[in-house]
Amino acid sequence: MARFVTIAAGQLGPIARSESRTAVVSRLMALMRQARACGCDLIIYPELALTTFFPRWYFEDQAETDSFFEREMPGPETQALFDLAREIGIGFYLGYAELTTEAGIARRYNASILVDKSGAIVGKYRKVHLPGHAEHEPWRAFQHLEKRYFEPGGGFGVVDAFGGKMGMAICNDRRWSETYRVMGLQGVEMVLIGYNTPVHNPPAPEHDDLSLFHNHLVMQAGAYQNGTFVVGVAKAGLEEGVDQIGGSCIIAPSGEIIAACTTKGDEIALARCDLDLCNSYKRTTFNFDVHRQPRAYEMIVERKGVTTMADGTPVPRRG
Ligand code: CDT
Repeated sequence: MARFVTIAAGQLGPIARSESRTAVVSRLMALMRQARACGCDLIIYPELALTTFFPRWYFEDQAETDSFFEREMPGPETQALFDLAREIGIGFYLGYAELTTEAGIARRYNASILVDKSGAIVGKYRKVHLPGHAEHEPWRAFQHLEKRYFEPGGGFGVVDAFGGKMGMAICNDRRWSETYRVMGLQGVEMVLIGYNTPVHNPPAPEHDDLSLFHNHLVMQAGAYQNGTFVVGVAKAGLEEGVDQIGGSCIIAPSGEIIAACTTKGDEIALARCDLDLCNSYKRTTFNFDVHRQPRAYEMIVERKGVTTMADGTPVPRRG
């Protein structure tokens, strides 16, 4: 018995700082209509998909920073996306900057939501792995201040939706094997990931030529090692002078890329995914219950990192 879910990777090209949310939402709606016309059940959008990637700038004015955040979801500009989803019968996964108040204190997260075909939010996630730095570093060609503007979320949940077990992650999370394994242990069948990845990482320019390779490497490994589909969706192209990778793709539990975008603009890539293809991997090579040895992995939760290099010197911080 096959369990099909037809999905679209809804890649976005650059969003200018001056572009209004209303203009961005109409781009998202255009992709949504295309996806539905192709028979899709679900469209996956990038990380922070409603504005330009603002952590590339250092802001001292909190009000300026907060102008990139959403105080409600849906809000006045995003309601139209929810309405269209319900009208045409398609779900979506959307990344955005979340500003909320907990016990009277403002909290800011790099968040995403999973919305079903009735327009109801069925899953919510807050990015765990926040890359970059917290203080202004003028030597960089551009900043990556996620550690300044967001606080980390608390974990990786898996929700029952679209006939399967859907997992949520955001951008840098995809580089960490723990992300996939924590969801793999919850039986995840499709991991949804939006990203904004500059080709150039100022502390490690030696990686620039490998940025697309690393993008696929980590997601293909995560898919295979956990017997799950993985969908990675970029905000791509030259955005405010920073070149961001494309490479949006849909990966099967075999680790194979089964659909991919070919531009760095607004584009959908489609796949009809049989969630039961996960079973072959989950029941054999990666049957966790039979083969895992958790006692040998205790260090993973006990220790955060390596403190010294092989020569005994402290690990320098470049991140
Ligand atoms: N948005 C995001 O998480 N981007 C990071 C860039 C890493 S370099 C600081 C990524 O992992 O793609």
